[in-house]
Amino acid sequence: MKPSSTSSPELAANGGLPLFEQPLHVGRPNIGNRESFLKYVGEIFDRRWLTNNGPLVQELENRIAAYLGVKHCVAMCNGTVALEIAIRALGLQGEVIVPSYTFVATAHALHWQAITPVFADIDPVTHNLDPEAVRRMITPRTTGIIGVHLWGRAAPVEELQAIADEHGLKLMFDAAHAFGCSYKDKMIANFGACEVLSFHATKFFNTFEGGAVVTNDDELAEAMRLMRNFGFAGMDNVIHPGTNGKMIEIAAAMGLVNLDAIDSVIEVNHRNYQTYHEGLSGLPGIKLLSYNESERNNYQYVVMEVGEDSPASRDQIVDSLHAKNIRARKYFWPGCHNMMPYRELYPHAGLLLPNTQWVADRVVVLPTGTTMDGEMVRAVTSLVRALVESKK
Ligand code: T4K
Repeated sequence: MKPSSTSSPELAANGGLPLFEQPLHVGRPNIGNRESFLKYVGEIFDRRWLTNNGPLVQELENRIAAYLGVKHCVAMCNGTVALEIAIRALGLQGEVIVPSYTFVATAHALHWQAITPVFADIDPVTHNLDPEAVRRMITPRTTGIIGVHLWGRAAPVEELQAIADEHGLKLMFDAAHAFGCSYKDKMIANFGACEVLSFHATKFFNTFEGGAVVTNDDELAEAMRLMRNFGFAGMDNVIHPGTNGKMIEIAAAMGLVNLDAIDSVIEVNHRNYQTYHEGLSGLPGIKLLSYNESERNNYQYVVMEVGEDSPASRDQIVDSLHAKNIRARKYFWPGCHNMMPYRELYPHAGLLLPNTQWVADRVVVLPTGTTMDGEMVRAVTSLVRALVESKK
């Protein structure tokens, strides 16, 4: 989809016709080769094996484990259930320290299991957990820490591991954003006791809905394999508490074709990111979050910070983009601690989260992915530029 012919940035910034006929979304799915996918679907129907650890799920698990250089990939029906199963398999209870600046699933996965999410503040530069803030939140009830690799950029893994070791806590990571990303040349998947991936439709790599826990711990992997299938260890033999966290075959088929396309998706995302960077550079108060180019990145999140020195506020920019059919997102505003039930359970949590509040009030996530080309990205940046300059 191209910008409409009435797309002069000036016209758009001053309330002209919508720039795009169809909305531009953050998280438009990337879809691999359709013929290959349909071939897999035919095979699934012929086999009449639709779920329960089918051959495509096993193939996907093996390929993901090899891609990430990790021993085990346990595929699940979505990232949230994968988080819940990992949390339970690690035996977390009482209080677990998490960032508030994350998608609400990170906190919900704990609350759902009667565990208290204790929100620690973030580093305003990296948007990831601040290790010193984590230390401050440890109490005798703390059993673990869940770091989030926000936007695909690694959380402070060494510092968090040191804190966990010092206090006898379990450490795991929500790596929902970080599939295909590395830290110090090691793929994310290999840090903490385990890491959780999301393959939701809106993610860089999707299986429609889906997720996985990746780990190098044999026992943990074995427990999670049991837990995702009601605890069955063979017919009629339940040996473990469990739930239904299984990935279905058709989701794995989508994963296999999308895995084949992964390099081309990264290439498009990288190009779009660079085009955004060029288009927004030099604007007062506008900063695009950077990626360490010496690491592997998926560039799935184009994160723009709108500072106090910007003539246009964050909300003015978002409203103006929405008016032009560009559905930019204020992720992860207003922070989990301001969402229910946490807002009522912990009404004073925000007092200890000044950086979370500061960042959540300034971020706009812009659309990218394989449905966006350079022309579309330039249209978005022209609109932002025109708006900011019109307010000077
Ligand atoms: N941890 C973290 C850090 C996460 O970010 C997430 C998920 C999780 C855990 C949990 O993993 P999952 O259980 O989801 O596997 C979206 C996604 O639904 C959510 O998966 C994702 N994080 C989060 C960052 O974004 P919403 O409610 O903000 O947006 P949603 O799903 O309405 O989609 C955004 C836009 O994408 C839509 O307006 C339209 C477009 N879209 C969406 C879908 C589903 C499409 O064009 N096609 C589609 O099929 O949560």
